[in-house]
Amino acid sequence: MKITILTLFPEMFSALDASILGRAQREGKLTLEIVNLRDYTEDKHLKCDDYPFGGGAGMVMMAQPVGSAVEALDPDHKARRIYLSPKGKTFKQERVFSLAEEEHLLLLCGHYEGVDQRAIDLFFDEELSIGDYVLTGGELPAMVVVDCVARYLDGVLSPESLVQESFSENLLEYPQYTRPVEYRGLRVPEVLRSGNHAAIDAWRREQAVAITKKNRPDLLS
Ligand code: 9WO
Repeated sequence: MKITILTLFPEMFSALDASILGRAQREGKLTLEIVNLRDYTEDKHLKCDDYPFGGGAGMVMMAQPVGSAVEALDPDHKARRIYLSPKGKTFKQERVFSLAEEEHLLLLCGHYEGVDQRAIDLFFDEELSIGDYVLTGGELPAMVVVDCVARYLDGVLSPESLVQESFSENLLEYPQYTRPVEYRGLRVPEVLRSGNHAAIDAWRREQAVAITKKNRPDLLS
C-alpha cells in the first residue's frame, strides 16, 4: 500500500521509521510519501497560511497549496483522500479493515485553526476523527491511521498476532505476564503455568469480560 501524507511538518513523521512500520517500509509492504505542502505553494514567500475571513485568532491553511499538491500527487483521483479533523466521523476498527483494502491513501494534516473549507470540499472524500479531543494538528492522527492500517497489510504482522484482538470480538484484552514468576511479591496466576489450555482459555475469557464490564460496559451489548 502507498500512503501519501500532506503536511507542513514532515519532520514529525520520522516516528514511522521505527519498529514494525520501519520494517514494513524496508520490506516494501508499505510506501510512505511524506509531502511538504510548502513545496506546492505559488506564493513568492512560500506562504501557506493566511488570516481568517470574518476575523478570529490564528491562521488558516490556504486552499491553493493543498489543491496543487493533491492534483500533482493523485491526478486521476485513484487514492482515497482523507482529511484528519475533530469534526470527522469517528475512526473505528471496522474502518481500519476497509482502509487496509485500498491501494493508495492520501491523508491531509491540518494545522493552526484549520484548512480553507474549499480545499476540503473540492478535493477530499471524507473527514475522520480519531477521538473527541483537539490537538495542535492532524499529524499525530495521521500517524495513528497509518499504524492501524499497516498492521493489516499482508506480511506485516504474523497471522497469529492478529487473531485474538481487542474489539474484534467486542472484548478488551486479558492481562499478559512474562518472567519472572514473582515480581515484588506478585505472582503470575497459577493457571497460566498449568499447561491446561482449556483452563487458560476460560480464565482469559473471564478476565476479558471482567475488565470490559469495568472499563467499557458500552461494548457488552
Ligand atoms: C480548534 C477548536 C477550538 C475550539 C472549538 C473547536 C475547535 N476545533 C479546532 C480545530 O479543529 N483545530 C484544528 C487543529 C484545525 C485542524 C488541525 N487540528 C487538529 C486536528 N486538531 N485535532 C485534530 C484531530 C484530527 C483527528 N482526530 C482528532 C483530532
